[in-house]
Amino acid sequence: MSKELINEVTLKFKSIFKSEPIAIFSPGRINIIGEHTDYNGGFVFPAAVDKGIAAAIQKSNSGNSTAIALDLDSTIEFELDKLKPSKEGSWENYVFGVVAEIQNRNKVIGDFNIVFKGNIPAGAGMSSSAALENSVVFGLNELFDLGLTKKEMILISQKAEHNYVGVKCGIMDQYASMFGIQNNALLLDCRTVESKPYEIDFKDHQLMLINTNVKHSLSDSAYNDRRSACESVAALLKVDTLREATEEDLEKVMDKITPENYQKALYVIQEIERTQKAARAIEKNDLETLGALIYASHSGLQHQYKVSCEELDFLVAQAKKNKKVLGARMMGGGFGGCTINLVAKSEATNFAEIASKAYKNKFNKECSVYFVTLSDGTHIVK
Ligand code: GAF
Repeated sequence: MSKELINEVTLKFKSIFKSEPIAIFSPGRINIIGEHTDYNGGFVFPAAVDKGIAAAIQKSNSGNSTAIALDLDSTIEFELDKLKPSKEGSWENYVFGVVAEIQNRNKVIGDFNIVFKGNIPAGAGMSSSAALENSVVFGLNELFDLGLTKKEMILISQKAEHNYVGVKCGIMDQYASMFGIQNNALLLDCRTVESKPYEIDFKDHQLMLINTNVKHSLSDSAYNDRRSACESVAALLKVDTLREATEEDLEKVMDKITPENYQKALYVIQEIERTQKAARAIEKNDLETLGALIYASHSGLQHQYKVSCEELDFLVAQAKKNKKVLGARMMGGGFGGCTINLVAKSEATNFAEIASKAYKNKFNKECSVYFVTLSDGTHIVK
């Protein structure tokens, strides 16, 4: 968590609204393995990180509500009983969506003011959106004594994303951001929405992120398309989600689906299996196996699920050339954002330099390297 960020939003809040706010930090997340499995009822393996959104929030008695995004230098004023989604891509949809979903649950909130700032690079695939949604729902729950549980709060955040932002996301990002535990990753079963924490200490290895600094357009519609493809195969198999299906089940309906959808469903079934294997590998500190599973995950995302892009594939290919990088893959929804790398601590800086140089030569643009600390979920900062 960044103290400076918290101080900045708190000071700004006080200077504009002349009252003492509640300060909240809501983290972004990484995901070790288990991509596009959450909305298929499968397993994911995320962790909250020390980068995220800081928010200062307090009740308003001015007759309306105000939200200020300091990063974007943008202010919106709104009335709680007149909410509707703004145009696609607007940041205020994350706020409006959460407010509307709270109201849909017949919970009463009053006017409020909120000031945010984040340190997750936009489009990095580290869930700045879930962090933002969670900060709003967490703050409103606290301010207006709504009595929501953390699980109810993340479902509100997820629905906001579905209905106001237009992305039919799973539950991974909101869950990791809300329930994160310092130094732990969470093996989350998205069918039961229950997780098991795994303390992450890879001894002489570490996780490192490399951001391609690209976000290709159409990623939201491609995301929703993947989800409906999976749902249509599940419906054909007469199961609720692909979690309930095996490779053998899928083979039986092979001639009833397109080869593309067959590959997508196959990827999901295999990735759910890989994620469980990864948890067993972490239990045994078997990093070679973990790394191989991470590479296999990328290959599936690239060739079967088709959510990668040239820049991500290039960075993973760079990693494969280096024996001390045990695994690398694209992370998050895809079409840009970061790769996550499992690399020997002694090699991390060297690999980062080589990969960055090669990336610059190939694409004539910079990538960025991040080292993250696994951190606690959304919380009030006193
Ligand atoms: C995005 C979504 F928001 C998540 O729910 C998840 O599906 C992820 O993409 C892919 O694993 O971050």
